[in-house]
Amino acid sequence: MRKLLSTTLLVATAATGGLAQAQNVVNVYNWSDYIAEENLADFTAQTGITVNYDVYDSNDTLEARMLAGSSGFDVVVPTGNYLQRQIAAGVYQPLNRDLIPNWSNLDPHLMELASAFDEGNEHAVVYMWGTTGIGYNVEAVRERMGDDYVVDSWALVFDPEIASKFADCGIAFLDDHTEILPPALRYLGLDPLSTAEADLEQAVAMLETIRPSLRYFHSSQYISDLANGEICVAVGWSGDILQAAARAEEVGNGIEIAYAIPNEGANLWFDMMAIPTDAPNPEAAHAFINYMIDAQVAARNTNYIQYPNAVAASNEFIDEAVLSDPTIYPPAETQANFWTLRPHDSRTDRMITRMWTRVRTGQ
Ligand code: SPD
Repeated sequence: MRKLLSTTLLVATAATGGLAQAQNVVNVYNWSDYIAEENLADFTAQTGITVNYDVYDSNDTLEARMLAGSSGFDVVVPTGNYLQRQIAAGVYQPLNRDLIPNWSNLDPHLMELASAFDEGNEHAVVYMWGTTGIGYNVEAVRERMGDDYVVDSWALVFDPEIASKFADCGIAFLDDHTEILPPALRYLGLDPLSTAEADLEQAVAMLETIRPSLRYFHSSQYISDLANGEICVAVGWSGDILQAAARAEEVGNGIEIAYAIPNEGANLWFDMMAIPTDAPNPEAAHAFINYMIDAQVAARNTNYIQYPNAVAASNEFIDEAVLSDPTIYPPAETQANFWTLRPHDSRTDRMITRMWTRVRTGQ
């Protein structure tokens, strides 16, 4: 039976207390719905290290805690563009590869791509990667758009006339401007990475026209809501939407959920494991990272959460249905339209934050 972690705190095994506890605990802060739970207990069984496991659903939440310092976390998982500016702020310590013998399992091509955020891969290891696209209830789309309609364009959510047809059954957007403004720009034929005020204003104006058709902005609730029919369309992360599909199938409620990567293109992102400079237990942190990039452990995670990992050696343990799914492992022609986010300077950040508040609140 699939069980995904969404609790705020999970203690994998009982700690022994006192100094031994301090030495034998690793404090992990990861995205919600992003690990095969059995791996935490197995890590403890193999190493004797207890895992305190806490979750978030937004890079901004993680970043606030990292920049404040003294978070108490040993391992965190920022997305590449956030990692890059956090490294510049001195938030992470260089990794000691001698403590990560499984480093040789990593896919050199993916690590090369990730070095765009972390020069020389000095501070971080790719945990998972994925895309941001559209999750939808197959029957709701058929009812409103007809049997022949194919969900292959951002028009489903950005064309006001089309989006309005789904207002009654519920559209959710990620609560993250870095995930919504770039595809809105691309849909308008503009550079998805543009920071030009005039371009962004066009995207905001378009989003304001579809705002009345949106049910909510949230970055994790859409998984269960898609699965149980509370909403019918979500702009969300690839594996999360596939988890929604799996949950609906498991409960047998007759809801079919599918994930589409729009033809105009999509955000390709990398979530990276890193160790805060002030981590209480860096040795246990290295042990945890090393464990996560073991071939069988990484495969268990991928099979469970439906995001691809960066461990080339894990492929032989990944379910064929997952490995051959083009929405999980997009083919080269789909990848050709992907973009990858970069950190903004603070002036641009402030401008975009103001614009995003207008989109979210409708004011
Ligand atoms: N439920 C896990 C979701 C992980 C998403 N991380 C990607 C963030 C890209 N901005």
